Amino acid sequence: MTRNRTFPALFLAFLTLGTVRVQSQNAANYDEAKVPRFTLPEVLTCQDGTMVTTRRQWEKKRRPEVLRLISEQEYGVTPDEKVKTTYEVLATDPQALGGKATSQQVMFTFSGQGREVKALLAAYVPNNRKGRVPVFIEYNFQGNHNVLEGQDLMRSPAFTRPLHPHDPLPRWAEGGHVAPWPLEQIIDRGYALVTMCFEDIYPDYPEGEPLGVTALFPETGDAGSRWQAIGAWAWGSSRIADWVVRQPWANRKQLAIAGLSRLGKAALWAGAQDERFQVVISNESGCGGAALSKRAYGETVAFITKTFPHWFCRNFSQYANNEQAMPFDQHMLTALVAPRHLYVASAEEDNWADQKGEYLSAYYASPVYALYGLKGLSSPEMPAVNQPVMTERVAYHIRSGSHNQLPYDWSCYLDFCDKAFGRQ
Ligand code: GTR
Repeated sequence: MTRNRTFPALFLAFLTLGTVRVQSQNAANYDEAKVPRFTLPEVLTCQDGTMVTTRRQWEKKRRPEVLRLISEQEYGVTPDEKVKTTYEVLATDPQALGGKATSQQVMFTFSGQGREVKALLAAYVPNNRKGRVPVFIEYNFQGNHNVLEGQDLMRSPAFTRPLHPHDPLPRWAEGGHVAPWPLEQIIDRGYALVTMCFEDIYPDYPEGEPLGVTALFPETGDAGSRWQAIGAWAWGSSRIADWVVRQPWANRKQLAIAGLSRLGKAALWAGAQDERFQVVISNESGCGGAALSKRAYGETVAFITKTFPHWFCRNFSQYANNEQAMPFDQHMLTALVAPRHLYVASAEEDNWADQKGEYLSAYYASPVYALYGLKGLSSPEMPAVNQPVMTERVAYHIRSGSHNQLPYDWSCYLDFCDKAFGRQ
């Protein structure tokens, strides 16, 4: 009821916010000729100038150095402490999807510092399986019940919260922002699908912190490198993986993590930190995700840190309009996935995410793959639209159309996972 009364004012605020965002998008640079000259930090050159030439040096010295740099300067430091986690199976349906799958809904309760955070997981496992199956893990924007159309699922706990003060129409009310997922296709291809609403883990607005999982940890360390939403979402993905690897149906060596847009940023950061994710997929993750920040094309560090002050750690804001001072760029994030499998995808109309910057960060991870005798992307030129390139470990495509995750994207990801998991 309160919702109805406040709706007109909120709707106006939404329109205003939307206008600001569209204006900023219009003012962004989309001209290749205006991309600043930039030099990317060498992924294989250590801070003390040593050149990495062996896997051992990468794993023991440079990789931890890059991980620390990106933690402290971009997403914030993930605490080492553990929080108490319990799981409650709320529902099981052995005949989901017309008998093709078994579904489970499991409530995770995380507790610490006298608080609790609840998050609802939905899992679909193919019934027609021999042995353990590969698992596709992805957060959803709009709640489990919205993204998996036609399934009778409970509402994610985020839905019990009041509307966002800064984004008055919650993402799940935006309608059509994100395409429903091709659940049946995923199950038919022999994969389990596990999902959770990202806002269960950390509400997506600046004042959301007390309701998210970061509030379960003691506040330690430097305030500038304190983790916020993207760090929390990445952490949550690892907690989902903790549950998945204990399931009798899951092949723990075949976990893929994917994410769209802000959740693509979180998927990359999760994949960088947690080596259980064997395939890491960035679907149009853009600025602060796969796209190189130093190109300052489309969305920039200045825009993203101002509009979404709760996503990154505060230190990241020092690079607003100052990208050339960054001692890292996003190719060092993608390189942290090596030698595991990396898929970066863009959409043709999604200039805001800087498709070329997304491609190049995957390309510039190649020296690390080469240390392992593996081929990354071999050309600095992007492939044509709807022509995926898949090397043994790195894949990229640019799909026709706009910002979204469509059945085309899903089928490319599943093809790549099939290759990665030796299912072809
Ligand atoms: C945009 C934001 C992008 C991207 C996107 C999304 O408003 O500028 O960085 O993350 O939202 O998550 O849908």
